[in-house]
Amino acid sequence: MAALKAPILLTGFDAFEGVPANPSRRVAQALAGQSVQGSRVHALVLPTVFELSRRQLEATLAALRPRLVLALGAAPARAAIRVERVAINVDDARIADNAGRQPIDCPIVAGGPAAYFARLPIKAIVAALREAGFAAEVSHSAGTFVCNHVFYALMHALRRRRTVRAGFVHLPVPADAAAARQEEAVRIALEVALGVAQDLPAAGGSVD
Ligand code: PCA
Repeated sequence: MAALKAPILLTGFDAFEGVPANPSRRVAQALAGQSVQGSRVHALVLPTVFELSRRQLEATLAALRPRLVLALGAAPARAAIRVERVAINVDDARIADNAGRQPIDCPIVAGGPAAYFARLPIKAIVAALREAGFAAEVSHSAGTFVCNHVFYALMHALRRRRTVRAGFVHLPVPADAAAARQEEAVRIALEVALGVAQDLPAAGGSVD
């Protein structure tokens, strides 16, 4: 019998101000238990709360020891799926989190690097999503709210575990008809994240 491969950790967030039904939660739970490239998907729904989300993520990373971590969040003002390139070391909240906290200009890790890059073939993921008919793009900022906080904490936690692939994808908040397809999009992202060793040299920059 083939040895079992280390699992995939797929995270989503609960509802927060302006997003009463978070698609990232629904998609993570829908893919839980499925197998992708020989790895079982483990879903974790994080609270949209600074610090607590990070602690829950770190505890699960230590217990699960996944080979791929894909964190998902909702980007309500966006029409495309955004594959994030970079996490930055700052919390600067425009609205309060679900615990009523609103940090302004606080480092996530005091003395930590200004930023981490995703360890995912982001161009290949965008290309595969477009091929499957989704609007998708590379994004150069995951914002400065709880999504970026979790993304930075994730890359920081894995800084010495170089073989673990990890990154973040923002999902639009879809009309009901499009919601089911987001599950397919994230499955594609997981397949490419594990199946593509070398990213595509495709243009993915922006000028704004
Ligand atoms: N989106 C928010 C936090 C939780 C979520 O799904 C963000 O983009 O920071």
